[in-house]
Amino acid sequence: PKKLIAVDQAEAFAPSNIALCKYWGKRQNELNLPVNSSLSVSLAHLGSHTQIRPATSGEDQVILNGQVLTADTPFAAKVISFVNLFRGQQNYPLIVDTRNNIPTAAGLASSASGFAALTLALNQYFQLALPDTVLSAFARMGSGSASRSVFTGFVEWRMGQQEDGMDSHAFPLDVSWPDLRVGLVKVSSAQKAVDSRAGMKRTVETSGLYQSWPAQAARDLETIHQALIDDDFSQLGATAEHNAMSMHATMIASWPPLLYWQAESVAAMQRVWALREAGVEVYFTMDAGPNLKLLFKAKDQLLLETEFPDLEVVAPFAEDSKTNLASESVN
Ligand code: 2P0
Repeated sequence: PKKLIAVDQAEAFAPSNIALCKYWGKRQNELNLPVNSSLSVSLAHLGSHTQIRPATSGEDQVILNGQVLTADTPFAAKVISFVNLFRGQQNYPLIVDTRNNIPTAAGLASSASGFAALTLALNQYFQLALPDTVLSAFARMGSGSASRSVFTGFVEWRMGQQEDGMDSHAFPLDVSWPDLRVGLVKVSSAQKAVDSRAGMKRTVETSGLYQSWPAQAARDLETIHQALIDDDFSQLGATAEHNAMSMHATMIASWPPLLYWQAESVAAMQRVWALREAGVEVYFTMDAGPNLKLLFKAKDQLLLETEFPDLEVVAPFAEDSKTNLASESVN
C-alpha cells in the first residue's frame, strides 16, 4: 500500500442492520464472499461509535464499551488483523475505541455496525477518501453483514462474482418508508452457543436443505424489490418472515442440529400470527439468535407496545437518520 499519513484522530458511527433477505453461507471463507445477495434495513441511531487514536505506548489497544481487551480476545484479534489490511507493514500502533449503543437486552449482534464504523474511521484516520462501495467491500472482510452497515435505509449487498471480492459490496436503495417501524423483542440476552460464522459453515457443510437456499433467497430478493417499488408493506413483511423461516429451516436440518430458538421465541411467533389473524399487519424476522424483530407500521406502534411490553422500537427513516455515512465528515 501507498505511504499513509494519519490525522490526529478519527471517529465514525455506523448503524446496526436487520436483513429482510438474509445472508447465510459463504462461497469463500477468508474474504466473507456470500453464496447469495441480501437486503437489509438499517437501525438509525442504534449502532457503533468507533474512535481511532495513536497508541503512544507503541502497542495496539482495543477498547470495547470502555473495557480494554487483551490482544488474544477473539474480537480484539479480529479488529487488529482488520486494521492490518489498511496499514500493512507501516508502523502505526493504534487505539481502537468502540462503543455500542445497541441495547444488549435486544440481543443484536454488533459486528455489523462495529466493522462498518471501524472501516469509516480508518478511512478518515489514514485520509484514504475511498469510494463508498470500496469501503463497503472492506467492511465485508471484517464481517459480511458489515458491508450493509456502511449505508443507511434499505441496503442491498450484491454477492458479486469476482474472486477478489471487490464486486461484493452493498449499495443504498433509493426508497424511503417513513412509516416503517422495527420492534426488537427480547427473548434472551444469553451469549449464543454457535456464532454466525460457525453456524453458516455447519449449515453449508451438513444441511441437505441448504441446496434450496440460494434459489429461495434470489426469489425473495426479487419480491422485496418489487414490494419496495409498489410500496407494498404486506408483501415486504410476509417475504421477510418467509425468508427468515426458510433460513432457519436450513439450520435445523444441519448436523448437529442448529436451533437458535427458545420456547419463548416460538411463543412470540405465535403471538405475531395471532395478531395477524386478528387483522394487525405485523411480521417478524429472526437472525442467528432467539430474539424476534417485528416489522410493522407507525399506526400500530401503541398496540404492539401493549402486546410486547419490552419492545424497543426503531424508526429507520426518521428525519435525522438519513445521512450518507460514508460521505459524512466527522471532524
Ligand atoms: C444477516 N446474519 O443477513 C444474517 C442473517 C445472521 C443471520 O449476517 O462470518 O456476523 O462475520 O460474515 O455477518 C451474521 O453474520 O458473519 C449475519 P461473518 P456475520 O444479517
